[in-house]
Amino acid sequence: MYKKYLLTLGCLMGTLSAATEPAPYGVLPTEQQVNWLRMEWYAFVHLGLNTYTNREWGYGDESPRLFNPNDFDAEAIVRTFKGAGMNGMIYTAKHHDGFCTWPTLSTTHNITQSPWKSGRGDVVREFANACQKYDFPFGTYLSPWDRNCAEYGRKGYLDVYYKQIEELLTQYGPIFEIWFDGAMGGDGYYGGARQKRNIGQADTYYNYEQVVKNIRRLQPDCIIWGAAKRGDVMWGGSEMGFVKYPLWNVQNNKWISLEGDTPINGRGWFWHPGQAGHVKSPEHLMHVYMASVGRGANLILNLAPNRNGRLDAADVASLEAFGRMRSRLLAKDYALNATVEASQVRGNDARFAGQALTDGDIESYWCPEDGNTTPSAEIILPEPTTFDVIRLREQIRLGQRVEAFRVEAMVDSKWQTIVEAGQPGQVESKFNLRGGKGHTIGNQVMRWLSRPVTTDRLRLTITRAKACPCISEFSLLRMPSAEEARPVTGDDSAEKPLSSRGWTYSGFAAEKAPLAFDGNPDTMWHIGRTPSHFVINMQQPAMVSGISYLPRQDGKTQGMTSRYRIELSMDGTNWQNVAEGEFGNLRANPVEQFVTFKPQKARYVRFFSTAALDGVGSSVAEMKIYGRPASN
Ligand code: FUL
Repeated sequence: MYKKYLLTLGCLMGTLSAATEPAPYGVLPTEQQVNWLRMEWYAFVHLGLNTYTNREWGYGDESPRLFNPNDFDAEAIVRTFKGAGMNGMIYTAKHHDGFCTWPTLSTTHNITQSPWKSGRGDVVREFANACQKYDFPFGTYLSPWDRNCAEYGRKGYLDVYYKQIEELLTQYGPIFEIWFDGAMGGDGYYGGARQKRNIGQADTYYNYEQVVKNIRRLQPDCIIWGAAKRGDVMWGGSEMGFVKYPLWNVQNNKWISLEGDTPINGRGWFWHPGQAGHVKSPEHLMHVYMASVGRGANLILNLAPNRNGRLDAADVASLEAFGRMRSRLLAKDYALNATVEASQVRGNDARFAGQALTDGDIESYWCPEDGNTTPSAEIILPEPTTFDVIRLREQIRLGQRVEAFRVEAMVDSKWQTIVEAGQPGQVESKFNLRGGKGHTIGNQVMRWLSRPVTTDRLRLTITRAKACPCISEFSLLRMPSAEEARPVTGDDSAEKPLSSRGWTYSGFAAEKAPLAFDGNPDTMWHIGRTPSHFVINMQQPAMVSGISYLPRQDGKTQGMTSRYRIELSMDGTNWQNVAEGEFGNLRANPVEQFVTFKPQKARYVRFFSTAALDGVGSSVAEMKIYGRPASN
């Protein structure tokens, strides 16, 4: 008897320890990429000369004398981010205008020429030190496109640029991520040449292969964003923050994760006057979070310091409210420690048992035998529980495997599908997240149900996988109610838009001009020629101080007005040119842009579209004229 018992125990132990780890599948993430994915979200900070010029893209000829964030407090900013639950920050050390916000030796177009701290300031240093003090990862954005440098587009610029990379990576401590933006619009100041410069293939011109090697040498743990897909991470594909789903981390035989990016303020990446009324609501930010982190990517959320170097109260209020919503969402996993019965366990080995799904350890995982790509597991809760978000994780150290899954809940003694299995070829829409299907899992996926479900028994079925799935987590969460996020009240001090009632229009395609003032972003003024213009007769004079322009919103860029001139007149005959310039970054972020000028009395406004994207044409989806009524 005793012998038999020993034999059984021996066999059991034999089987218990017999199973080997599944072989890794496909391309694997580096340790750095795994750690990076676990950061989930962090801040972007755009502060530079554009902060002072009300622009999104500087041309490169802005005077460094404009830069003076006299109340800048890096520690206060870092404390705000950390307090909201963010896990790091990335600062734009240099944007496309070429102005370096640290005392670089690579160019004189830098912070030493500014009046701030009598030319002895260093924004990068202050952020790096503050991050170090608060144990907060620090990263940097260094625009490859440089509209100031005379050598841009030639070989000479590369020495400048490489020097800048080296300075940032050797003088400021650990950099967790460095951004190599893909934007290169062509024209610029370029040391006074004021030309269009074509660099051909960015990968070849910048020699990203070498750049990546240099960075690995200087800071092996630094995550590289972009760099013509030679880096570790790439753009999520929109500047609204959402990324595509299903989401595969493997592209062209390389592990590349995605990062969703968006500014918290609808006015853009840099600070703009009167932006307080444009901050995105905490609920909106939750959608962005679910459409980035919830799809298996990371999220970088921008907050732009104002001209004093401080974050705007309205931006901070929304960030903090969203931060509270997020911590509430993640605070309690209702499936934690639930019993799990799996359809199959690899070698019946406790190491690979279903229990790993609910043990709160994201390294342990449930795994069936090799070749079984459709296992299932029942999750049994101690009591009926209500939830509306389901989170799953794969053990990505062994590769990304799952293509589709289904979740059912036992309701009224019947299995009801609450997350339908995704079918090949389906793509989830941008923000329509409720009721989404189960496709890829990767580092994590969160599925937000169309309505809360109450049950004490669930079933997870993997319906398609590239190899036996290794699932490390199954969580049930509850989305906090909207009240959780307090409404943001902006103290918008900017001039208000004038009412367009009674206005008449002339000029090109004048019959379509009202469509730019009808409050409907889906209709527009457009004509197949550039330059082109229309005239607004406001009937009454007003002190006009600016306009806003919303580019076409139909997803097309052809004929999207990208340069403008604005003229004002009292009589419709004598015109005065009050502003001209560029609407920057339209392709990636076609949001409303603002042009402000010295208030001037006018009855007529003439808007010229002087250049457009992708061929001939002019268009305006929506326009507003800002100012206040004036007497005749
Ligand atoms: C883009 C830039 O062109 C924008 O100005 C902004 O910096 C954004 C984060 O990246 O490519």
